[in-house]
Amino acid sequence: MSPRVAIVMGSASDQATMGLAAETLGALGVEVEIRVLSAHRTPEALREWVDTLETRGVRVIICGAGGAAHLAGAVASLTTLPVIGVPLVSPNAIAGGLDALLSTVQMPRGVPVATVAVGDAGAANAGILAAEILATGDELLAGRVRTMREGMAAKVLAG
Ligand code: RP5
Repeated sequence: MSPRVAIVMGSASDQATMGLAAETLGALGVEVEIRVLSAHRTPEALREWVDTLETRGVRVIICGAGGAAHLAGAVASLTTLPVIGVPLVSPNAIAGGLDALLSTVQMPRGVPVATVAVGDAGAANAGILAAEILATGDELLAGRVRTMREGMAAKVLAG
């Protein structure tokens, strides 16, 4: 099977957090492709990679970056596939990642990025959201997403 979700991050230093998106999708049985590419440091390679995604069967793109986090917006500017942005806490983050949150979420009208929470929770939720998008056309996957949600509820109720 070819990957249906592509995960891209701005630096190898983002890997620990963005790995949670990949793990979450793996637990739901969704194949992913993972790349490190930067909107600022490797803009041409980023464009070339994005140009290949739709024809290779990718349906959702997850982008994680910190600081002046333009990666998700840059990717969204190059494709009409749904883009999920994960703001990350970079070593020089302002206000715990508020810099990355605003850089990711404040897209101009017409070019959306579905922005999730900063850091680990956001990365995991990006994986779940990508699966939910795919599940609108995949009943088996929809069942696995429901089971994951029920598992969470059971844990809370078990105290
Ligand atoms: C961003 O700058 C990356 O996404 C990362 O979160 C942050 C720091 O990158 P490095 O300097 O560690 O490569 O572009």
